[in-house]
Amino acid sequence: MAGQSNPRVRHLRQLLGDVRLVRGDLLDQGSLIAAVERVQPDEVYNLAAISYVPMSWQQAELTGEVTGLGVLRVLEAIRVCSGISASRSPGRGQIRFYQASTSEMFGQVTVTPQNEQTPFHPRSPYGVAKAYGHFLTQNYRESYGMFAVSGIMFNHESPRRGAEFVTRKVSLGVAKIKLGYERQLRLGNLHASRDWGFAGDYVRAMQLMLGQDQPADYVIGTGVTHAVEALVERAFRHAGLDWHDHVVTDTAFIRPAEVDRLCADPAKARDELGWEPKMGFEELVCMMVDADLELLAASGGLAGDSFGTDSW
Ligand code: G4F
Repeated sequence: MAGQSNPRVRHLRQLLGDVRLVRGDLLDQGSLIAAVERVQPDEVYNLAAISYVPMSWQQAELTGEVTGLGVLRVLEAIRVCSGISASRSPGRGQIRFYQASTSEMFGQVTVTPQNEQTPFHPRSPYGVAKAYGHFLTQNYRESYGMFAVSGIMFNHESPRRGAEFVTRKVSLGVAKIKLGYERQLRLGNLHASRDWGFAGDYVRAMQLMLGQDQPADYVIGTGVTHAVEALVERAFRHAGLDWHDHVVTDTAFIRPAEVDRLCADPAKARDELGWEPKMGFEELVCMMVDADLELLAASGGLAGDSFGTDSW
């Protein structure tokens, strides 16, 4: 996986136990072919990307290479290793491919809620690169008969979320203030709304998608949207604090073009996959605050020190 500002390999090793890691780089076609040849997988999940939206303005070309063209390289590695020729010969076996598409492709929406038919109007180089990967996945399905699908995932969060994303920035900020390490939390646009769900529920949806008889794309989200301000209010209240006393808005965190409001229509996933989210917004926010209170108490306030690195 190509490096983002928040290296995760050490974190991954702690979580994976005896799962074997094989190196591959989305910028390097040969390394991906070698990885697929070595592992001979039944399923490939491409969750790798430059995924932090503000970074995609700072490094637009790299975002296009990693988040967009990286999808092409993974699909090509699967195609080549499966012996599928450009003339659509059947090839050996069928490696199933999952692409992590995103609600950021909807961007500036004119229709709410968003489903699989809603048009795309991405608002960042990240959203544009993801739209390329999304259409390419469809194209490889149609061109080569590959089992290649996209999950159009709305925001999915957990205590493992990077500290640059707003949910974790808030849960860590609340914990730092509650424990007396900080007094202030600096945020950007409090009026943007997102459909936030629990990442564990979304991983279940990915697995269900690859277990279907026929390949198809699905919108995955809760169908409920909240403003950043509501997230902030709920998180501070859970710790017995009033956010008005601590939150400062800072233009450094305002984006050149914002996605104002996203809300999923996950009806197709419910009807065809039998998928429903198990965790709601309030439980998610409180769980993240509790996890960070515990983490900071155990580490003496040293955890999550990537604050200040997330302005664009
Ligand atoms: O947490 P965010 O940075 O997530 P965003 O941009 O919606 O994207 C995330 O979800 C997408 C959908 O799954 C993924 F494709 C993408 O890779 C990423 O995981 O920001 C959420 C909202 C934005 O409107 C932002 O402007 O929160 C607003 N916000 C307000 N203050 C802030 C802040 N976001 C961040 N990161 N930091 C702030 O201080």
